[in-house]
Amino acid sequence: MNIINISTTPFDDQKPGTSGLRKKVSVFQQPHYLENFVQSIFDNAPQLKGELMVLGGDGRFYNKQAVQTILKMAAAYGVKRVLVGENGLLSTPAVSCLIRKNSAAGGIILSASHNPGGENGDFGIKFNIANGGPAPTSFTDAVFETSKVLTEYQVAECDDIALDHQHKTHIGDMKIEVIDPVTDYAELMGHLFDFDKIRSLFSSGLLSMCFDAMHAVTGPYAKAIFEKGLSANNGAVINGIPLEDFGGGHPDPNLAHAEELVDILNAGPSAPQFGAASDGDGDRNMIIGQDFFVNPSDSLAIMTANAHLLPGYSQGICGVARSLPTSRAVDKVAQAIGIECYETPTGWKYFGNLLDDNRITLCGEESFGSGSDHIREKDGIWAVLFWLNLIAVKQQSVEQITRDHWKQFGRHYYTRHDYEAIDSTIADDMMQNMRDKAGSLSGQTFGGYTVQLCDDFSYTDPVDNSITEHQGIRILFDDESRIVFRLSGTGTEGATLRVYIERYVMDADKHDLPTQEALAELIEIANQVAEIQQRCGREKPDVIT
Ligand code: G16
Repeated sequence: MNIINISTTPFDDQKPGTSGLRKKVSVFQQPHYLENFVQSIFDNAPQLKGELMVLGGDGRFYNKQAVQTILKMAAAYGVKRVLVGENGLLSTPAVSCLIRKNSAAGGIILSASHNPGGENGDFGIKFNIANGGPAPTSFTDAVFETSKVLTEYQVAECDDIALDHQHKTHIGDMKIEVIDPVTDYAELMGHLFDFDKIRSLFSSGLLSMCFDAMHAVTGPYAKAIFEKGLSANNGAVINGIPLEDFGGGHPDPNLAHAEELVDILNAGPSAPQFGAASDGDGDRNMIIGQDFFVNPSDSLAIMTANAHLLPGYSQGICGVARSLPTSRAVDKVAQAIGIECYETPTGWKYFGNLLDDNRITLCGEESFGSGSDHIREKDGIWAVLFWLNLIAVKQQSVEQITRDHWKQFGRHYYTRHDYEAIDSTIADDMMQNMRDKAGSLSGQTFGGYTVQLCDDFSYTDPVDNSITEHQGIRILFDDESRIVFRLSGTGTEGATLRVYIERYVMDADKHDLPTQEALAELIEIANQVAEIQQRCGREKPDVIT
């Protein structure tokens, strides 16, 4: 095998965000851009030398080219063996599953998650470590430092590898197996859930479902698991063929972007009883019932309260974790059942240590992510199976399960307002302004709400004691309401301000208000404290979830 040294000049913008490096496709298409970043990963991951690596992506535009490049660079670096998904496809949870099952030293995932794809869309790349989870910040910081000084990279000189069928091949000494992306992952799901019980609910005709794969990576998984494995109704999977541009859609499973699914579920009594969607790389989920939306924070709380009813979790759960901006619905459950509830910064990577140290079994985020200790990524199909299994056990609808939960634990009205593509300097100034006045807000009253505490969230990892600061401004009010402000770490244009607003209501007679109405006063307070209109000139958010 001939290895070529290629001279390059460093880029100064390769700092990974909340989840890997995400940029416009055109940025990645610049000469040496992808290669520089991949070499920076390898230079910081000597554990890959002589070991197994997993490689795949969500199938978006540039996925296939990037797989070829990475295979050639992995061979040059001295990786011993690579498992790569057929057609370059692997969902993020499947990569995590494969790393753990095969004791791989790490994996590379090609995805910009829920961001739009296609030639004019986004591309992304992230590295997962041997526990199957996203690399910690210490690693991504080191990669960034390397990328700023990199002057050459190495590539093996060879033809492209055929990815369109399963087979074994090699580049020099490096073995390559092109594998079915679904098999191992589907097998793991079979161990966690009662497939027989779910299957009999489908065959009795009492349940029908619609899963929107949004033309992203979960199509093949959903077909194999829901249609074939569980014999779900015809048409159970829509938009099931992965496309490089996601069919022109935005593969973000929420009420705004999964419109087709929402219309199907809202079509009256003949509609399927259960609806779900996943994102570009298959780690997010949205759960809905007939004309009924389950907020992701509520979903985590409901899972926590009911996990012991499902085979994979029948021993009970040891603890839970949620990210800072996720509503505190799960805290109420944890308190009631006597388990620890951890509050982490945004980013799945912060759950890794807690899972590895057996401090938590379940974790989740407001951003449509939930997961468990079965892998080290959030997992869309897993969440759907969790809900299907729960419905099969309880013989209740999505709405009934959720309303019963609120009755028992109270309801956390919750919304997120996103202001996208703000000028970065303005956004930074706005956050700094809130940081500056945080200390003086305590005790102040806004309408009917009195501030109990306001700070800039800092997290000390209880396992390795690492400290992560400046993770968001949180305002806690004395009636358990809360507002959190932070800047997104996944956008590719300017800055995105996220404002998270929640209000706790125990009284079941008050659980039926429209969410925005229930939160109207707090929304006003958030605008006032952050001075959003004055500073950004925005009258209203771009996206409300
Ligand atoms: C990633 C992270 C999540 C995070 C989400 C949104 O998800 O893994 O932990 O909640 O981004 O992050 P931000 O608010 O910074 O945009 P994904 O599905 O995009 O990989």
